[in-house]
Amino acid sequence: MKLTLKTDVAIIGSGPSGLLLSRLLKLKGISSVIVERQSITHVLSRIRAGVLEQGSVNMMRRAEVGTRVSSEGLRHDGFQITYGDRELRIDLQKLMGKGVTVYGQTEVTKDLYHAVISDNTQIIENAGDDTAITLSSDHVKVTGVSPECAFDIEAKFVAGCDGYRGISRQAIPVDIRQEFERIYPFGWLGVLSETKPADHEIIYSSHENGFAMCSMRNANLSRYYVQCPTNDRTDDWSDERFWATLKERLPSQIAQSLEIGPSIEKSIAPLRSFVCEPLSHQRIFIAGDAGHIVPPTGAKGLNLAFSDIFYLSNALVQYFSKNDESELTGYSDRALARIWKAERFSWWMTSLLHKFDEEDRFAEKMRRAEFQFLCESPDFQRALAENYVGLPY
Ligand code: RFL
Ligand code: PHB
Repeated sequence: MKLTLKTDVAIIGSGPSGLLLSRLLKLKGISSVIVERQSITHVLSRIRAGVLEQGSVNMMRRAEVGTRVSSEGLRHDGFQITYGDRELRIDLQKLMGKGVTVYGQTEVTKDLYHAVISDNTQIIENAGDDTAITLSSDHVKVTGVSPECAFDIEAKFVAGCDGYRGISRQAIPVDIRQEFERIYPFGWLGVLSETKPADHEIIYSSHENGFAMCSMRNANLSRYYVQCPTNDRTDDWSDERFWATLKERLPSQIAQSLEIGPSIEKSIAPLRSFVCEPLSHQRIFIAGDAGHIVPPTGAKGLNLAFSDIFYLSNALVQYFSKNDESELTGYSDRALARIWKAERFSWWMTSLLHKFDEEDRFAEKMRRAEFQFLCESPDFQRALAENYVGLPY
């Protein structure tokens, strides 16, 4: 069977970027079809980000999916950075007059997915690897096969929201596409456990043996991360080894009262910084992880995806309502200006808190001095807080 569809915008990828874009367009009367490589069940079960900037919460409200994040999201006025046994609280509320919301990406995706389904927007799931994008001067085609059918979508534009390993970025010709990348020599082992969180706020811990982090999803669900070698596999990390490593890297007073229990999910993610320039070409526009990656230390990935979608949805609305292409033309530059600042912040947080292999003794001294300076300088703390709560858009 062949499914032939005509729509305003073809969206590749049903992660948070693709779903948010589809929803915002629909609320302005602009149609979309979403193509997703995985099953929706798989997409809805992925455990990733936890921290939302106020701007991202506002975007969910704009998409009319803000009810649950407002009632169930945990509002955090600050977070802790620790270095050995020393603790520093970054008081976001005092420094910036606003905080962040802890609300899992799994929940964000669920809220958006239900809204997109209620919009009757078509999602073609389990699309095969040979999905192809063809750009022409006045339209685009997205073709491929899913287990149910072959599909042929004709649209005015295509939005590449298919994450770092997607196909969309490749539609920008190599001679005009530049990619900037830094791969860090370590990963994060993430563990979810049905235990009481270590603290009521997030704790980022730097230790001479490596980084560790304590986060949460609710009062009885904790999310932890420890820095680990890139090539490690989850099988290398028994629960016992994980808890011992976490405890060793936390300040002793936090480690002593840590509630431990079986892990209910364990995964390893490599850490990478990556930016593609430009983010658009002819009728394709790239957003979210498809165009850039940050190491998760600054909690910026999902938030950046949402600011991209802010710029892109506004630009598409401008085009479809006023036939004005100027915002679409400016999309890449506007999004990249904010992306590079978040790249800088995420790179800096990663450098401040992790131990790098084969680093010299000077590097450890620099991290210690930087932490010391952070403890003593309200101005430095404010700069950190300003980035953490999210730069304006
Ligand atoms: P996603 O979520 O990767 O979704 C892309 C979707 O596209 C699909 N896809 C394709 N579909 C069709 N055809 C193809 N050829 C396709 N190829 C791929 C994929 O199956 C998928 O469904 O990208 P999106 O929507 O741009 O969202 C980005 C966020 O997921 C990401 O930035 C965050 O998870 C990053 N992140 C964090 N961000 C934050 O803002 N705050 C945090 O606290 C935070 N913590 C994290 C994180 C990421 C982490 N990992 C696992 C890297 C913590 C971790 C551990
Ligand atoms: C999380 O809760 O998963 C989380 C929180 C803050 C980060 C990264 C991940 O910087």
